[in-house]
Amino acid sequence: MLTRIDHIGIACRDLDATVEFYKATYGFTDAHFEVNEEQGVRECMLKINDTGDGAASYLQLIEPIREDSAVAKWMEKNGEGVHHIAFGTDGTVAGEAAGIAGKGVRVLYDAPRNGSMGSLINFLHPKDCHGVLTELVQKRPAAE
Ligand code: CMX
Ligand code: CO
Repeated sequence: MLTRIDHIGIACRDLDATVEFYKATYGFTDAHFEVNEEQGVRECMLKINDTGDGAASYLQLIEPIREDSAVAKWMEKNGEGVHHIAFGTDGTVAGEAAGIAGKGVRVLYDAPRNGSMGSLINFLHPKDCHGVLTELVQKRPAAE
């Protein structure tokens, strides 16, 4: 089941300055930085709140590290701003994706890929989701 807003993905030109804005303006403090080479981004997960399913909701601030990355291409057209939303599952991304694909929505990857903080992710095509690029996230158990 999809049980939470896992994160909202926000594209920015200067990650450090944007994180500083969110910290200074709203008082968010829990920041985790990493690079996802495969996705072509440097990112920061800013934790907003815990969720009832044992996970949490975040803002994902993303700065492109390559000109041919999905985010760089999107920013060329749209500038900075909200790039995608992500729903978290209490099950598996593979299971959620198969169910959603069965409803006629295009799933972008054949198999889940690596997301933030050890998670597994996949994406649904924005053209099949009323204009919203939608990500599915599975928090990987600490034991794995
Ligand atoms: N939100 C809404 N619509 C979007 C979009 C977005 N983020 N990105 C592209 N689109 C729309 C475009 O506006 C375009 O619409 P029109 O044809 O009406 O102009 C259409 O989708 C095709 O877009 P495009 O610019 O030609 O881009 P591509 O088809 O090459 O790529 C997509 C689009 C969704 C397949 C690609 O962005 C992708 O693979 N995204 C998934 C990976 C990703 O976004 N990674 C970064 C985040 C990593 C993370 O969250 O960890
Ligand atoms: Co994301």
